Amino acid sequence: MEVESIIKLYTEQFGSTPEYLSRAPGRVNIIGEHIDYCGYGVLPIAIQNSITIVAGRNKTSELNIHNTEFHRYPAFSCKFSAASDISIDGVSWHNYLLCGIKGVLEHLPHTTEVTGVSMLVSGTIPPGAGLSSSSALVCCAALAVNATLKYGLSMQDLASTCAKSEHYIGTEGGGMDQAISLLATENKAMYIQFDPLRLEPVELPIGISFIVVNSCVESNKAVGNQFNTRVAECRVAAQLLAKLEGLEWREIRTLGQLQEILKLSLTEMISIVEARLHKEPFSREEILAILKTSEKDFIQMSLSAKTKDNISFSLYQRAKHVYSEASRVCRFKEVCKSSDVILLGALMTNSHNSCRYDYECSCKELDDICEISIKAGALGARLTGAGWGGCAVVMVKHEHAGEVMKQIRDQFFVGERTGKEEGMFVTVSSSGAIVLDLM
Ligand code: ADP
Ligand code: NG1
Ligand code: MG
Repeated sequence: MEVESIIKLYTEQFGSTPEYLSRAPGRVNIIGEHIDYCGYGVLPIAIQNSITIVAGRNKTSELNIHNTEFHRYPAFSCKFSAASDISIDGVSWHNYLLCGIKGVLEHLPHTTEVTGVSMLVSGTIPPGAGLSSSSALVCCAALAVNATLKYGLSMQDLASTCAKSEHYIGTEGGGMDQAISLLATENKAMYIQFDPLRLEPVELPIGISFIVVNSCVESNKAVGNQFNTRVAECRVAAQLLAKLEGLEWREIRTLGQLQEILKLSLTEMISIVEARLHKEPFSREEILAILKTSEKDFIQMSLSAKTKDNISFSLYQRAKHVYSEASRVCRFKEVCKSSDVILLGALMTNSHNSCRYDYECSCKELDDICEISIKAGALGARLTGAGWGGCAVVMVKHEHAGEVMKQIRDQFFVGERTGKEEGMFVTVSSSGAIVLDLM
């Protein structure tokens, strides 16, 4: 929906004119999957699809949230002062906005502010497609409240705040999505590192395009526990390896932290995984025996509300994926300087295979898109975002884009997917979030 129409709708629905517009883009991750929460750098770009919110103070003490797609996303309201007390464990769409608002409110000294705020939300990011509609919503709401109530937090502050506050929805993600949405630079990929958050723009080689292809399999991360299971497996792998290396395992939370303490290269970390862990899944009993700890302690130190009942842990494969993917990201970033697009493509395809076989976060549809693309002449192809559905990203030379898209159209968008070709588009690397004063 055009900005003028969103503003007009806000005025009709709330009886006043909005004061601010915030807009936060989605993203496509070029390489570096499921490693941000392990402490490793990733390389996404922001895309042209975004979430827009127009917002203003109202004369009540209520927080009112409306959506332009009101049939799909029903209106919500609560006392503004209660917004940060609400338990955000459900999957209703408005909970993502509450995560952003709660994050901003927590960042500030206790406030007695009771001004009401109204927001109208409109989005163009396909939900559950691995293009990070969830984080764009969280960031956009945080920006709207920050501007409307004049809190003055910077984009950098908000990136770290929103990364933490999106956890209230129930997923234990890293900080990639919020950082790229708020801090992206137009026409550049961004190498993002964490703890502390650091961003380095990366020039992508000229002459290549990235095609995003929606597998048409929706993957809602707040439903089910696949995502948090991977986070838990990585944590347990790090702790078990720490114990086997004679370290205090309770002090280790991530595979990245373990590498830092051991002062070893990523290649050496892969050798340690291969030497110390077996390929068969570890049972809970075996882990307890190695860690020499009780079930209660293990649940407290290593698991979460959504994973406390997990009994089987594929530690070898998850750790191997993380260390090899971290090294592919470093390589990709370096190779961008020499513009060896064949090698960049191979790194993307290797990343997909690692996600498929070791991290087990792909699905048949994503594998099919990647296979069709490569056969049609793409340089590389991989799933993007959390996986289990959502989108693939395909790297092509400009001159091959038409043929690759034709082959995907002819072979993938057939049968029940006929007519869903709008789920395939060429991305432009867009700039990060903006806030406009409408008064
Ligand atoms: P992803 O971040 O990959 O898009 P998630 O499962 O993390 O997938 O988040 C998808 C959820 O975000 C949707 O189920 C919905 O609740 C919410 N959402 C996405 N887009 C919108 C929108 N335009 N309006 C309201 N809620 C939205
Ligand atoms: P999506 O695809 O938006 O669900 C998730 C995490 C990222 C990252 C990727 C996998 C959130 C908000 N996002 O992304 O931090 O871990 O999966 O690389 O949890
Ligand atoms: Mg998401």
